[in-house]
Amino acid sequence: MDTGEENKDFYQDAQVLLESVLQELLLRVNLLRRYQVLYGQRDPVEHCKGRIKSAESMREKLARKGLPVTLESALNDVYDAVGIRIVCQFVDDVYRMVDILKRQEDMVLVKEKDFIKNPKPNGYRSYHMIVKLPVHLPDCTRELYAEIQLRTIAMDCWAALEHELKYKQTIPNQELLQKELKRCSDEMASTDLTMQTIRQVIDHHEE
Ligand code: 0O2
Repeated sequence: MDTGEENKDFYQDAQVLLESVLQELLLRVNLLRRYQVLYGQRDPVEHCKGRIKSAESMREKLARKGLPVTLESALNDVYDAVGIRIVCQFVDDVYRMVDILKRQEDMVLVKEKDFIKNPKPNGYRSYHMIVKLPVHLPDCTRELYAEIQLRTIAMDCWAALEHELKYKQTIPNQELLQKELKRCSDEMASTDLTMQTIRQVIDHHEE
């Protein structure tokens, strides 16, 4: 079965709700970016993309967490059936976008994790928000969860490479590789801060 068919099979009628939440989130971010530029500010976002978690990945996650592998559990017990990733230029842009998103009245913040201030032991850095969004249907309103990941270009680069390398666990000396990956993450975090300082110096000079 191709992925599209498999997803429809697993998510059933909820697929259309998930697609609507995904489009809604992407539209909101797009509007926030355009509005800031319209009023003379820098666009804080480098790019933004989203996805509906594949049925295969959702089944794997539910099983890994010891949850029932059902649609109900996929919609209510894990929160990232819908996910968007906002990649920003600088660290302060990430926090600016977090603040702006928190002001969206009809989007309830359920949970947030700041893996930038508190990186994971392997070096993973990102800001995660779990939100709940309404979907207005002809006869009722449903609420669906979504995950918003925010990070800088450097954090995104590290996460993409680490994700790729995670699957290459047959290579010996895993401990050394993990240590090196953590060192790369720390170096990239330090570069992120230097780049931000350079931008601030330029901004200050231009004022
Ligand atoms: P995919 O395929 O990317 O969607 P919980 O612990 O229950 O509160 P959860 O969702 O189990 O929450 O874990 P967490 O730590 O909030 O991470 C959620 C997502 O963040 C992951 O989704 C990854 O996308 C990303 N992520 C977290 N840790 C790492 C990491 O160490 N490396 C990389 N590259 N990404 C990470 P999924 O579902 O695991 O995968």
